[in-house]
Amino acid sequence: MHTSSIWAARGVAAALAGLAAGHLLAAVVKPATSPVFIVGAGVIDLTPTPVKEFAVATFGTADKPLLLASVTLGTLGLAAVAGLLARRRLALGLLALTLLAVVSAAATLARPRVEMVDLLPSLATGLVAVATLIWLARTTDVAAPASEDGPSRRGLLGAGAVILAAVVVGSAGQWLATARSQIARITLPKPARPLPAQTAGLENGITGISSFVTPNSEFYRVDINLTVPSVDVDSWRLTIDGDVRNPRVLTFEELAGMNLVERDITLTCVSNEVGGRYVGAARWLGVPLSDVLQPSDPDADQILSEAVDGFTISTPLAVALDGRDAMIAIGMNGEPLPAQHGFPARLIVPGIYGYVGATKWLSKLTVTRYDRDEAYWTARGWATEAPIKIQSRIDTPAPLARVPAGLVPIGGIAWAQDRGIGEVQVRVDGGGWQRANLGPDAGVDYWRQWWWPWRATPGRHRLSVRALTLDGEVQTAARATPFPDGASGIQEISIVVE
Ligand SMILES: Nc1nc2c(c(=O)[nH]1)N[C@H]1C(S)=C(S)[C@@H](COP(=O)(O)O)O[C@H]1N2
Ligand SMILES: [Mo]
Repeated sequence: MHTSSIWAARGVAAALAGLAAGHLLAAVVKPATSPVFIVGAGVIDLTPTPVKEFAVATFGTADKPLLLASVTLGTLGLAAVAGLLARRRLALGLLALTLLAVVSAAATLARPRVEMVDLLPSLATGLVAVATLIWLARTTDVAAPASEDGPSRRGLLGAGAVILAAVVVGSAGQWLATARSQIARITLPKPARPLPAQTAGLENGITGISSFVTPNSEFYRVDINLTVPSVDVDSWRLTIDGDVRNPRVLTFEELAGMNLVERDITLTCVSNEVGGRYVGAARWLGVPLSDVLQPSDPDADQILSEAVDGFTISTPLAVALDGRDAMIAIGMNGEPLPAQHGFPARLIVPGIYGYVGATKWLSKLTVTRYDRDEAYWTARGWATEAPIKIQSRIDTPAPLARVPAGLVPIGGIAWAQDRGIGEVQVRVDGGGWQRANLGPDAGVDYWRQWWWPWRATPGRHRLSVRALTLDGEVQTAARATPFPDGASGIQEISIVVE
């Protein structure tokens, strides 16, 4: 084994040992401050919006794991360089490792709402990495000629043992962060007037169609965070202030003790492309927004919500309080909100895109005016009013699928929250629009499954779908990009019948 590879391995081992120590310490103090996540979060913040959109569109929900993997690989690459520097002069290698920890500390300071303890994991990472490299250099290098087999194998063994230990310690940190979660211990109160039990829909007969209710584990996730914020429910508070008649601060227990309602509502992200996956339907349990928030100023036009992750959302006040089922939700499909979807409480406003009404990890609601305050995405040029556009999607057959000739069910979902789906139509090879059959109806704020029996003949075919609202508006064919107020257009897929 070549001496320089041993030194590179030492650098990597030292960095891994440091990262593992930082990760474990963060698990105890605050998981999101682990250097692994902190640097990735910094990269997200520095990425220009068009690049972010490209990443989301290209990699979907894999964008976050991919980013984490590349940041980690990049760091380990630099650590290998630090190892090589240490071969020339130990101090140089130590300096390089220290610089890596400094980058992590700087990224921590750039986060919203930092506290001094947030720096501890980066500090621990730096100290442990430096100490490990010194130790590896001393114990395995006792003045032996590099050409001999013995010491070089020992050098590699030392690095290998450290890497192994680092993986164990890092995994322990990951395990601890998960185990500390309180969500499993929450029991939700029942609503005063429960809805009929949730049913299955067309998914029982038509394979490949989205299930009528999206299971929590499969619900799309969109937010600015690399790690899911973990909120301590006992110290969590919801502040309601600004131009309201009754400013107050609620604990989770107080909120859960209020009048609870259940509502079936479909959420959609403004970044959803035509035919995209950023849409999900669930039963939400929560407190009607109008029960906790009564504006006192007739000029107020905005509800500014703040979240534990430093994120802010602007919701048009008139829309939120126009009688639709806007709520502060604490339950999703019969369970407490999963951490990814906003535990312990989130805002849900049916009919408008998530970035203007679906604040997760909610901490504060302020009634104010748009000319006084601006929220995260609004400040980045996205629309202020953002009603969800009429959309429909083909789930089956999949694009470019090969299907046998004969009876082929075409199926999918359609949504037009707050207005309701009245009809769905399917078209084959640009021919006439055919009326599809609709699945169960859970109200205007919920999606509708649909299907159409197609007598498929051999050859290549194009399939499209469009929806009509209950009040007769036809989904437009005019194409629009997600920016600035949501995508429009009609999905068309190609398939081959054999
Ligand atoms: N605190 C917080 N809330 C947030 C976001 C966020 O980044 N942080 N993203 C919003 C966006 S853009 C969408 S589409 C919805 C997605 O909710 P979901 O992840 O539960 O599907 O959450 C919204 N609420
Ligand atoms: Mo979104």
